[in-house]
Parts: sequence; structure tokens; C-alpha cells
Amino acid sequence: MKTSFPLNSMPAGSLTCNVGFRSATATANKPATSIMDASKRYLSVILAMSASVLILSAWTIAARAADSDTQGKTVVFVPGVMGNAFYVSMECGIRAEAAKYGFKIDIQGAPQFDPSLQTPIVNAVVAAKPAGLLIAPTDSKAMFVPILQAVNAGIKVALVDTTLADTSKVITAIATDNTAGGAAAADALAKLVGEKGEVMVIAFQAGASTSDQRQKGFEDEIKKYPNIKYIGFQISNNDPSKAAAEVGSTLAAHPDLAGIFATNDRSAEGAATGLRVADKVGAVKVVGFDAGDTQIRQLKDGLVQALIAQRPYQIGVDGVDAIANALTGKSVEHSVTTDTVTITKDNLQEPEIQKAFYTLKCD
Ligand code: T6T
Repeated sequence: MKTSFPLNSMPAGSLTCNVGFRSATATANKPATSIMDASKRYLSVILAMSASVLILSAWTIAARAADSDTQGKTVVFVPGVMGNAFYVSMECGIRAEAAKYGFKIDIQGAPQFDPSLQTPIVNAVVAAKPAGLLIAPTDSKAMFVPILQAVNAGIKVALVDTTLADTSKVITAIATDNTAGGAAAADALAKLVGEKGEVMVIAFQAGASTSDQRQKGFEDEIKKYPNIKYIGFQISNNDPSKAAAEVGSTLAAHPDLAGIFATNDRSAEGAATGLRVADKVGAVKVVGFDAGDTQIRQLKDGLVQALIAQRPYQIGVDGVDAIANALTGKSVEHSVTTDTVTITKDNLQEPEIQKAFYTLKCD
């Protein structure tokens, strides 16, 4: 329905209205169109404002709903082993991110990196039925069944650091690209030994995905150096004194040993001790995974010559985000990998590099 008024019958500058997309507004000196434009602008402002109010309230309702899906909920973190700078750094990331969702964080772990010790801990967690579980499985096969029970109990399970041979049941697996990390160690060691001589691996645990992948990544990459002879690997079972003994016995059989890759901090500590005992510090080059206080000190003291540092804090953050997303019906990436940083005496003082140092105490 359209309504219009004869313009000349109205007193100057007194009348304004908007009816039927046609402005009947006229002032002595203002064309009708400008009034129309003004009212159009006014209408669009009103519309925009009400739309933003609507969006805002819809968002608030959604945020409150999401909030209620995480607020006060418990997420348990089961590291591979307690009191370890790598997992404590991860715990720092977990706690910082959990605060954003109002999660309660509980840490449960064993004193050794051992599936027979980790299994009863997982069983106890299942009985407590938390909303989420972040776990570093200490064996890619043996920990499948205990973790499956957590999944079947309705717990959102995210694997952090180590993984399972079958990850189809968990919401995500977040870890360092350990194969690439092993290759980075091979390139660093090859450079340190002048791309020639005999090299070996001290692997911290057969069956732990991280150790297996780092060893494989190293073995494939070292093949690219024709003058380097790979003499094989030893397993230290995460025990530095065992690693030290393995270096000693290898040196007895291979006095010209040029280099060692240790697949984690414990194996590197042991390798350094073995070289000290054999008086071969510096003569045999060591590349170790991880960057806790002991590793940094050994690098400064020349006991080891390069470190491959991971990003445990970020892995912790990503783990919590994945559980929060799963609890609030958002999509979760099934596999996430983080990179590594190679630390040497030359770049040790750089601030960016120092950010990769692990910690034993959260801020
Ligand atoms: O190297 C890390 C971790 O990635 C590995 O799975 C187990 O050992 C560490 O925690 C270092 O002790």
C-alpha cells in the first residue's frame, strides 16, 4: 500500500515520514530523496544493531552451553613417567590451556616408563570416569586394551607424545614428528663426524612409538652418507646406567666409534657417562633427543654435541583443546604432529632456541 502528499501544501521544514518506499518528506530546501536516503540509512543501522544483538545472544547461549560442557570437568593426564622434564613441560601447557575451559586437571603416572606399571593406573582412571584422558602410552600395542576400556567408558581419550599401533578408537594422537626428528639427528651427527666413520643408536625402549620412530628415521637418513657405517643399535630401557654400559661394550668392539644417537634424554645421559668412563668425551660425538636441564648442561660441558628438542608445552595445549572440542561437539583433527629444534653450542644463547628448553616447574 503506497501513500503520498502534494509537496506544495506543507509548511517549510516541518514534516518527516517514510511510507511505501516513497518518502513524502519535503522541506523548503531539502529534496525528498535526501530524506529518503536518511531514513534508509537509519533503517539499516537499526537492522544491523538488532542483527548483532541477535548474534550476540545466540553466541552467548552457545558459549554458555559449551562452557557448561567443560566447566568443572576433570581431565586426567597420564604421562609416560613421572618427574620427567619433557612431561612436566607438557603438564605446564595442559594446565595453562585447561584454565580457559574451567577443566580440573589431575596427574597420575608411574615412576618408570613401563606398560606393566601404567596399566593399573589407566584402570583406576577408568573407574573414576573423568570427562577426558590425555595419555602417553608406554607401549604401542600393550596399552591398546587398557585405553580401549577408557574409550568404552565414554571418556574422551587423546594420545600425547607416544601413540598406539591402532588409533582408530581415540579422538586424536598428538606428537612430535619423531621420524623427521630421527632424520634431523642423523644429519646433525653426520655433520659432527665429518660424514665418515662408525655410528650407533642407543634406543630408550623397544615398542615405545617415539623410540621406534626416531630410530627408524635415523637409520633411513644415515644411509644417505656413503662414508658413514651404521653398526646397529642397543636398547637402554630408559636406564642411563644401562646405556653407559652399552657404550662401554660397543667401544671395546668398535674402538673407532665416531658417533652415537640417543633416542631420548635418559639414553643420552647414559651415553655421556659411558664416554666419560672410557675417556672418549668429545672424541665420540653424541646427538640426543630432548632438552631438559641435564641435557643443556651436558651440551655446555661438551659431553654431548647436539640436542633435538621437542615442543612438549604445545603438545599439552593441543591435547586439551582436542578434548574440549570433543566435549562440545566440535571437530577434532585425528593426527597432529609438532616440529623439533636442533640445539648446538653455537645457537644455545639465542632467545628463540632457549624457548625450546624444557622445565621441571610450571610458571
Ligand atoms: O623423549 C621424551 C618422550 O618423547 C619419550 O616418549 C619418552 O622419553 C621422554 O619423555 C624423555 O624422557
